[in-house]
Amino acid sequence: MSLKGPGEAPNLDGSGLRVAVVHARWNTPIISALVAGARKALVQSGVKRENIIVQDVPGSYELPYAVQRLYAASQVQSTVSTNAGNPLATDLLTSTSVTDLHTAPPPTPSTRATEALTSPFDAIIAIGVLIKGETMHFEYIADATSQGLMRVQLDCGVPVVFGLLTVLTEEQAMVRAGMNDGSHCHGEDWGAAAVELGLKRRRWA
Ligand code: DLZ
Repeated sequence: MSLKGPGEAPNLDGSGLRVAVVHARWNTPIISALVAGARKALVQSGVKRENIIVQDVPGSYELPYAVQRLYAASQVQSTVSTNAGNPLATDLLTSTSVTDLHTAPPPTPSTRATEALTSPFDAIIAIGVLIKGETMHFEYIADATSQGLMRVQLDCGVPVVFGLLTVLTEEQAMVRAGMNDGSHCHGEDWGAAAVELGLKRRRWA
């Protein structure tokens, strides 16, 4: 067994979970690989495709706000007995990410009506790639985003999986996104963490 990583992954059933993936668009090719890895792990754990909502924002700095609003909107949605006439709630049933459009078409209206959950998200995965430049921008964004994501998960009581890569080079990010031969995609770990924490959150409620 390798020293690094989350250890042996428990075999968990995520079929009753609803998970959001929020990602930045900066460094899009690397982001796409990470989002695909997260989605793959979610589906492998049984999370239904129609219960995986993917939304994008411009950069990592926007992630905490997006996670907070998305979670709040999913709470609104769950308390509205019918989603008709509630644009915010209805919008949450579909993904709006550019990455998502490439990897998986949104569910058809009939699938949505029959299978998609409308409960608050059980976990949210926040994904961004920060690559250090020549100025202090990297440090400020990395610090603000990390602190913001921690604050949102504690304030909202929803697990926020930390999918923020903070690296020195593009190469380092590609390795962590599983884009180089033999490298492991960290997005898969984030998907598995979302399922584990989503289930634990229900037990710990
Ligand atoms: C401005 C900026 C810079 C320099 N670098 C990155 C980056 O490597 N990764 C990333 O996700 N976002 C970056 N951004 C954009 C900020 O996160 C943010 O979108 C803008 O400052 C607007 O608030």
